Amino acid sequence: MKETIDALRESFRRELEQARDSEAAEKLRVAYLGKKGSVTGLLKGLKDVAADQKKAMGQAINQLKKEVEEGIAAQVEKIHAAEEEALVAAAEQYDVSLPTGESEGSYHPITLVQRELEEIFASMGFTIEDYKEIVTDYECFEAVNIPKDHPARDMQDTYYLSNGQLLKTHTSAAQNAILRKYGAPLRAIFPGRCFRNEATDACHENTFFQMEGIMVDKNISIANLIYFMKTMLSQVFQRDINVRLRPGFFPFVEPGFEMDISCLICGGEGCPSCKNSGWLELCPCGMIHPNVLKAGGVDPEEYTGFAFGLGLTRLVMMKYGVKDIRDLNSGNLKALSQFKHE
Ligand code: FA5
Repeated sequence: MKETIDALRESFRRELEQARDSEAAEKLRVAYLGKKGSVTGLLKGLKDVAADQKKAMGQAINQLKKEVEEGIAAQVEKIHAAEEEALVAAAEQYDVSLPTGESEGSYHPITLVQRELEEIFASMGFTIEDYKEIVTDYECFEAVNIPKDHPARDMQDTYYLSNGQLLKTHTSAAQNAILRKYGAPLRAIFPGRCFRNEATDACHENTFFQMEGIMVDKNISIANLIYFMKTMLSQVFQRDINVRLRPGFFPFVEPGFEMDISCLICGGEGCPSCKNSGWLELCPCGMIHPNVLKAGGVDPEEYTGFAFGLGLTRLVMMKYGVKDIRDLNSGNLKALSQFKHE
């Protein structure tokens, strides 16, 4: 058995060096430590070892197990650091001062990412809805559980028309109409331009894009919400992204969360794009409040659902390394023609 342990140690070291991405590291973990893994097999075989050798063999196998666990953990850390570096390096390639050199037009980066997201969600059974930019007070606020005089309105001041209608402050303004249009069960995303009367800085614009998503069915839970958020991010960035979920208050969800991603402009160290926090608020979400379901004609006793409001413009900043959100509305071709045609 000693020879088997030594041989396994040797083969593990060789294979560990070859494991260059998270998927390969996970395969290696399963091959050695999984239910049918080689180290697990050795531990199971201990029962057949002669009594006087059991203790020594047990120690040797446990030592090997420890080496495998530590080796994989160190390799995964190296892989993540390299992936992070590659993303930050890719983001640094964007340079607003480069000459355009382009004679033909190109899609706006927000259009490129919006289309990519639409494809990802369509492949998961979501329909894609278009909605108005000018909405009523009821659609924007009351239907999503923000009655008149609710303090949450202070966070979303906007531009009002003389007829009392307003420029929508968030894509949640379409929730009521879409719930009414389809009823339950339902899976839909609705990207759209939003407007807020607020001072601009590197990560705030008065005009920006969000993409809302809702899923309503029997027994929908936070687990479903997290699954869809993770799938979306890993497909957009083509790798696992550091995210954190923290409690967040929005009157139209209960419970509500803020989902932040590690800032890809500075690699999490802090910069103006992430207000020096290393994290960027990207996608608030939560379980749809029963009042919102009721207002949309859906019985909250029978159905539950989740909703998220992705900051599409912020996602574009992270994906392409745009340090200042104002570049995206600038109409500056030097900035906007640097993105791939699709
Ligand atoms: C909302 O607008 C909620 N309607 C989102 C929501 C939907 C929550 C469904 C729960 C369920 P918030 O005001 O935090 O939340 O905006 C959502 C995202 O839009 C932010 O995380 C951010 O990425 C983006 N965003 C908000 N304000 C601006 C702005 N001024 N400039 C650029 N992006 C912004």
